[in-house]
Amino acid sequence: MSKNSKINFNKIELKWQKRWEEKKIFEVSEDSKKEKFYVLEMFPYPSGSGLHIGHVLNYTIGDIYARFKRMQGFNVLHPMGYDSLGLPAENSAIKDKTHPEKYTEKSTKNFIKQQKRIGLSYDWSRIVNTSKSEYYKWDQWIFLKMFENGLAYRKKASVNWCPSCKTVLANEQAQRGICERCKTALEVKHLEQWFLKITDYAEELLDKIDSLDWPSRTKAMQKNWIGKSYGTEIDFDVNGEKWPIFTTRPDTIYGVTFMVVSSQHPKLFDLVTKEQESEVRKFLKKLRSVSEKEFEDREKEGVFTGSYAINPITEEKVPVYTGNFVIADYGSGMVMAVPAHDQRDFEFAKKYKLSVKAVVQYVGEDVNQLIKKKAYEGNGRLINSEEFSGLESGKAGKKITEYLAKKNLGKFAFNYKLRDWLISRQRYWGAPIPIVYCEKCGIVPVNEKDLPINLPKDVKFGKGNPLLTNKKWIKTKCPKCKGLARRETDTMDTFVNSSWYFLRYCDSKNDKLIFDEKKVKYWMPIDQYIGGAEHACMHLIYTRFYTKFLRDLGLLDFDEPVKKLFHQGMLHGEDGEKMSKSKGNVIDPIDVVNKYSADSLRLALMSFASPDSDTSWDEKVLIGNYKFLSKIYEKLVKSKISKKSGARIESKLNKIIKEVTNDIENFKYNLAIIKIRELFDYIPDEVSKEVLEKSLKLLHPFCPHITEEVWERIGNKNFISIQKWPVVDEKKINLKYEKQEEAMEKVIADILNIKKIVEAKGENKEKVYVYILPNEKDFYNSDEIEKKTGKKTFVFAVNDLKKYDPKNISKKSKPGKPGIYME
Ligand code: ANZ
Ligand code: ZN
Repeated sequence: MSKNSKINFNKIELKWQKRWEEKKIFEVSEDSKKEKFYVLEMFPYPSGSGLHIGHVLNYTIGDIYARFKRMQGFNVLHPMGYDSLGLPAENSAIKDKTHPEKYTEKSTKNFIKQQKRIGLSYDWSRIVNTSKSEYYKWDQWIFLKMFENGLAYRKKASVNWCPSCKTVLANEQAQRGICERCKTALEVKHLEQWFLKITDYAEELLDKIDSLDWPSRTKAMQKNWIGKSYGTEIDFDVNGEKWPIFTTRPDTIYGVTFMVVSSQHPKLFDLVTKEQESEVRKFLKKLRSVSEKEFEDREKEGVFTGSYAINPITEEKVPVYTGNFVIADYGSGMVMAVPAHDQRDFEFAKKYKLSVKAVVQYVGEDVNQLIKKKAYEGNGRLINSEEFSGLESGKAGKKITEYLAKKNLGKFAFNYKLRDWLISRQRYWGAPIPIVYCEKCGIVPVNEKDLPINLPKDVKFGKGNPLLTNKKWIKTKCPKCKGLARRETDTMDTFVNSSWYFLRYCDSKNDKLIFDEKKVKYWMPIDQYIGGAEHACMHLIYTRFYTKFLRDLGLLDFDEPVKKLFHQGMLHGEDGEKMSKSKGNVIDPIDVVNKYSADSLRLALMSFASPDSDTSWDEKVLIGNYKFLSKIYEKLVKSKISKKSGARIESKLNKIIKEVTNDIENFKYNLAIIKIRELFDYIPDEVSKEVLEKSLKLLHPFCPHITEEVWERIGNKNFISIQKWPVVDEKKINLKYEKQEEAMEKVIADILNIKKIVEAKGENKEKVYVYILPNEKDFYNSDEIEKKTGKKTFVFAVNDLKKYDPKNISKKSKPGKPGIYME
C-alpha cells in the first residue's frame, strides 16, 4: 500500500465480498420470463500451491463478462467447480505423504477462499467437485450407458508400460520413451484396455466445426486432429492373405518397391518367418515407446520380416519390412512404400539399400536426377506405369482406383486420424470403471442401482496400482450369477470428468438423476466459454463427443455444448519470459491483492493488452491503476451532486457508453478501460447523480468492490452489481464536442512543440497568438490553452481586423490547423 493513501481497499473489498455472499445475489434459478446467459470458465485442477496468475486472468475475463451480461438483464449462470481427480493430485499427495483425498480437500478450500478474494461473482451454491462420489457416480453411469450402446469396449492396445512403476502411462507422461516419475526406459506392451468409441462420431464432429463461433485456429486444429483423408484402399496379397492398404497416392502404385508393417501391429508375427524371428525380436526390444507425434522426427528404422507381398496391378513380389514409422491402428497398419515419391520411404530405402523407382515425372527437370537426393513428393505426369503413363497424377489416381475396383482389388476409401479414446488408467485417484469379471459370465457391468462404486480409502501407495492391494475391495459378487467375481481395478482418465461438468452445474445437487432435463434445457448450451488454447483438442473435442452421446440417449435437445469460445493469452513475467520459480519472475496474485487490492489487480490484468494476446506483467501498470482507483475514489466520494449535468459531459458519457458496451461485448477490455479512465478524468467536481451513477456502472465489471462502495456512499441502498447497464442516448452525443476536443488537443500539442524548439535555441517567449478560421470559432478556448501550455494566449479569427499579427502568420491557417505565433 502506498504511504500516503488513507483508503483501506482491503477492508472495503472484504465488506462487499461478505455482503454478496450473505445476500446470495449471484445465485440463480430457471426463470422462463428472463433470457438466460451461461458464462463459463474452464474449471481448475486444485493444486496445493493455490491460484496462479493465469487462473486469475481466466476468471477475471469471465467475471467481467458475467457481470456485464447480468447488468444487461440476462439471467446469468456463472458457476465454478474443481477438477480434483487425477494423476497430479495423486503424485502430489504421495510426495506430501498424505492421502489424495485430504490433499484435494485442503487445496480446494484454499482455492475457493482465494477466488472469493478476487471478487468473482459465482453462484457458489452450484459447486461441482469431481472427486466426490456424488459426481463420479455419474461418470460411471455414462460409462454404463456407453457400454450398453457398444461405445465402451475392451481391446488389446499397445501402451507405454513402465517396468519399474508397473503401470501404463498416458502419452503425455511418457515423453521420449522415459517414465516421467522414475526415469526408467519404457516398454511397449499389448494390454487389454478400455476405450470409448469417439470415432463413431468422427463425421459429425468434423461436420459441425464450421458452424461454431470459435477462434478459427482452434477449429482448424480440431479438423486436423480428426484428420479425414481421402484415398484408395488397395488389396495386396501377403502369404495368401488379403491386406487392404490405404494410400493417398494410388497414382504411385507402379513405384512400390517394398512394404512396411507397423512394428506394433498385433498381427506382425503372422508375417515373420522362422529365419527372421530372432532379428525381429531383437529390433522390437530396441524400440522404445514413443507418442505418435514423435513418429515424424525420429530415424526410420526396420527389419525384414521374411514375407513378400504381391502388387495387385503389376503382380510384382516385394519384400515386407517391419518399421518404426508406421502407425499400427491407422489404415491397416501397413504401407505400400514408394521411396521415389515419399520422403519417409526414401530414407528407409537408402538405409537398407532398397530400390527406388520413379513413376511421376517432375515438370522441368529429370525426376531420376532429382531422386538421387530426396523423394519427389509433388504431382506430375506418370511414367513407367504401363497404360497409365502420360496421365496427370490426380486423374491417374482416379483411373487406377476405378481399374482396381472393377477387378475387385481396391476401392475409394477415407480414413480418420481420430482414434478411439483410451480411458483406462492403472492408477488410484480416478473414477473406478463399473465393471466386474466373473469366471462364469465374463465381463459384467455393475447394476445402475449399485452406483457409485466408491474408491476405497484404505490403499497403499508406492508401486503399481494401489487398488490392486485392496483385496477386500476387489472381491465382489457377480451382478448376473451372484457368484464370486473380481472388480475392474482400472480407473478412468480424468478428461472423462471434464467432458460433461458444465451439464451438472445446471442441476448440481440432483441425487436421483445425472441432471433434470428441463433445467439443462433452460441453461444450455454454454453461451460463452473461456479457457486456454491448449485445450483446443482433447477437452474441447471430448465435450462435443459427450454432448452428442447424451443427445442420442435422448437427454439433450442440442448438438453442440459451446456456442462461443474465447481463449485468453499467456501472461509472462516482467522480463518477458515464461513465469517460473527458477527465474524468480512469478507473480503471486494474492500478494498483489494484499498489497494493492483485488480491483487494482483486475484492472491491471485487463490493461496490459487485449485479453486474447500474449503479454507481460508490468508493475508500473499495476501501480498506475492503483493510483487511478485511489484518485477517483477520493474525487467521487467528495463530489457535489448537482441537479443537471452539462451537455458536454452528457455527450462524452453517452459516446463512451456506446463504445464501452461494444468493447466489452467483443472482449476488447483494454480499449474499454482507456475510455472509462478518460471519462472519469473528465467528470467535473460538481456532477449530476445520473452521470455519476452511469459512469460507475461502466467501471463496475472491472472493479466491482470500489464501485459498490461509492454507489452506497452516494446514497444507494441496493447493490450496483444487480443494477441495469446504462443504455446509450444517441441524441445526447454531440460530435461537435468531440471535434472541439480533438482540435484543442492538436493545437496544444503544436504549441508545446514550438515551445520546445524555441527553448532549445535558448530563447524564451511569453505569449502565444492563435489564428483560426472563422467557422472554427467555437473550437478553441484561450483559457484552456493557457492552462495546459502555461503561456498567455490570444485567439483571433483570421478575418479579425483588429488582430495582432506582425508576421502575417494568419495567412497560413488551414482548417483544423490554426497558425501559431509566439513572442
Ligand atoms: C503410398 C504413398 C506414396 C503414400 C507416396 C504417400 C506418398 P494421410 O492419410 O494423409 O496421413 N500411410 C498409410 N497408412 C499408414 C500408417 N498406418 N502409418 C503411417 N503411414 C501410413 O497419408 C496417408 C499416407 O500415409 C498413405 O499414402 C501411406 O503412404 C501412409 F508417394 O501410400 B502413402
Ligand atoms: Zn457371473
